[in-house]
Amino acid sequence: YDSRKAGGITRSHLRFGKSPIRSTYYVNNADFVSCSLDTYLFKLDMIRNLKKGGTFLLNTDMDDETLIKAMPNRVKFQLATKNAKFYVIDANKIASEIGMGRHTNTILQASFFYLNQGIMPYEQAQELMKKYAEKSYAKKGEAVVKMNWDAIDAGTQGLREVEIDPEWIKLKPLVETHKTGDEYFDSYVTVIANMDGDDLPVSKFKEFGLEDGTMRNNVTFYEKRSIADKVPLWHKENCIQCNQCSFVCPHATIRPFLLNDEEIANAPQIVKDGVIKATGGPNVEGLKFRIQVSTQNCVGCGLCVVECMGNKMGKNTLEMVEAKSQFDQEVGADYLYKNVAYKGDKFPTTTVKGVGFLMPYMEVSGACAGCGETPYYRLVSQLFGRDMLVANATGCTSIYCGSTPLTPFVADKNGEGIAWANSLFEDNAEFGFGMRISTNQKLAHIVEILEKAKERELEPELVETIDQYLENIKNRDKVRPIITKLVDLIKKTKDEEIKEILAHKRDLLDKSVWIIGGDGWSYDIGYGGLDHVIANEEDVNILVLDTEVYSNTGGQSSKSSQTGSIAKFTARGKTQAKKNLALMAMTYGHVYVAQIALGANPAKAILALKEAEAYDGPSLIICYSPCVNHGISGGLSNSMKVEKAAVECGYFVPFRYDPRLVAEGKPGLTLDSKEPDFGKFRDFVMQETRFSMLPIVNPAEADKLLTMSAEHAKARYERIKKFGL
Ligand SMILES: Cc1ncc(C[n+]2csc(CCOP(=O)(O)OP(=O)(O)O)c2C)c(N)n1
Ligand code: SF4
Ligand code: SF4
Ligand code: SF4
Repeated sequence: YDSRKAGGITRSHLRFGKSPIRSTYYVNNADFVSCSLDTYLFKLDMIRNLKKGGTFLLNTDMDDETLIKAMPNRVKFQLATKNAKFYVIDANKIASEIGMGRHTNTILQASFFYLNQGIMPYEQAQELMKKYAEKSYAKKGEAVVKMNWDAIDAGTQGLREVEIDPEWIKLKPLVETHKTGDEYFDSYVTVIANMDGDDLPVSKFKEFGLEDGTMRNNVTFYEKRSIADKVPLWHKENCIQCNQCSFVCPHATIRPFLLNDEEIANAPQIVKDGVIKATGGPNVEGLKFRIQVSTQNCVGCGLCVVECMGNKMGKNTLEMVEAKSQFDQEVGADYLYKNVAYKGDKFPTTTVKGVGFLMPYMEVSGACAGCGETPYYRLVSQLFGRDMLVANATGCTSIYCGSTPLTPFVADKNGEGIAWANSLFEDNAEFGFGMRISTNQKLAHIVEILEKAKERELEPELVETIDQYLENIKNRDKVRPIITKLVDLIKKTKDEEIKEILAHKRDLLDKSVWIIGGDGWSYDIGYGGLDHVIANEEDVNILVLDTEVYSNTGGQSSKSSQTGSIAKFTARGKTQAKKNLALMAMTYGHVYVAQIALGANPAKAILALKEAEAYDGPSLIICYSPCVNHGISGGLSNSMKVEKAAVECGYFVPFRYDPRLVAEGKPGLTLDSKEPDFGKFRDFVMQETRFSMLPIVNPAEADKLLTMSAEHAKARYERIKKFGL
């Protein structure tokens, strides 16, 4: 399988034998190959390993004529030379008719057994599959069992054999792959993305200088996987230019732009045709506004449409439409995302509107559609990405941020961007701490060279610039232009010794050090290290993306999971309270601590991130992150609504605790929500299957556990208030 959680590819190799099979190896002479998505046929070499006389099954909505016309010559050639049998089924249509949504696996499993009766007679397979479905779904009720039985029956009824033309043997088996012109992308990234990585010679790593495990950035945007069924369409006349859509997008595939006349003149027609006058005061006078969707990278989660302010005001502003009808919009994204200046200086970047115009240094990650973690990661990248050094724990973050060859990070025109590395699950805080210490060490060495140089005779302008640099060394915004001048003067000076600084050019600017991971890392396995780091006073920013389970490994319970929630290892509902990590960190007194929820109070979330970053000491920001493992009613397109509701009922309480305020004799705590209404707690949790399953699996204790859950949440909140106010 590849690493993507949205639209990822899984390739399974299955062998059957009369006696147990004890060795593991890939099947390269298969009797049967099945493909569940017809678009794979165009980029993957699907039937390379099908044996002569084998059978190929394709799930497609195309009729025979359209399919044969569209099929690459490579596939036709292989089918004919292998003398194969070729079957198709429209499992998606069948699944939606039966009421199974997009779940096609049961249908395709039945087709598999029907077409492979060498394994066992179909009647026997059918009986076993039905028995298994009954066992698996009995708890969910008769209707669900019946639905699965229908799916099993449909797996044979919908099958159709496609005739293979023997003339296809004469076709050239070449496949036209889309070339970007970038050698790294075309001969390395694409090969791995097409599941042919095993064919790459080791010399390829050497050719691109990857022997040390590094990856290049600026990759994922060019993948254009086109995996969404539906994507947003912008109705410009109804837009209020609030930028909320881009603020919530987990994949940075919808962005607002401000364009001047020259940028419009150079734009593709599709952009020229879709701009409106920018509103918001004199700063944007004469500029035009446009919302641009990267339609071939959007994963179709629908979050932007659910959260669109225009839509909420009753005007049809963003609408999900058939993706294929919008793919021509991608030229607009190519132009705007990559060629037009991000005008982040027109509005305060403390607002959703202002943040929208900042370049995301993270884009098109492989996270699940609608993931609750990635909007925080993307937001941090917009605010600080230019100077960020990230230590990333293992978890979903490490998978969607750094699975060879794909990293969602982007360098800007000056080559600046996020430098990122993943060490281990259990040592990530220490790893980031090391990044901080080494950055300090480098700066100290630079200061030493400059102080010594001042003792010699230097040009007065250089001395003055060195002083300015030393005075502002920890203020990145102020020191940035000073560094440019300093480097210039050092290049020109007669003093040869000071030229050593030129070897440390990229270290002249202090870094924004971030330590990032999930709750499994921060509350549990990496907690010892996290505690050690916050006990020290170094300037690091710790971002906890709290999904309240180990998400990446399928939802195991962590110390962050709340009482009554069902997860792996707490299958009858968790009995203990959620750990109060925020309060534990607050008790040190010198740690900046915040809890944020983007869907509840975006402006306060931005403020917390800015305060944390500016604080010269350890900061801990806990971000409430809805996840696919929660079983949210209506799916993750509701994740922002869930964050809001979680805050209203006290399930999660946003606040900021700032030791700088305490030093001024003020209370350190600022609450960023109204007094929670704990009376709504039970209704809130029952919207998620991780809680709503509790009365079914543990009827005797469900009520008690759910009551305790609300009590624990209240106690957590009261203790934070008592300590901080
Ligand atoms: C020491 C160790 N134990 C277990 C694992 C396997 N593992 C990888 S990711 C993961 C879950 C991470 O959960 P969390 O920190 O909550 O992050 P999320 O996936 O939710 O973002 C686990 C258990 C590991 N990599 N290292
Ligand atoms: S549908 Fe989802 S991925 Fe696509 S632009 Fe909207 S929020 Fe982003
Ligand atoms: S959220 Fe809706 S109204 Fe606001 S900028 Fe986006 S499209 Fe326009
Ligand atoms: S945190 Fe949850 S929603 Fe996000 S990528 Fe991981 S499993 Fe998917």
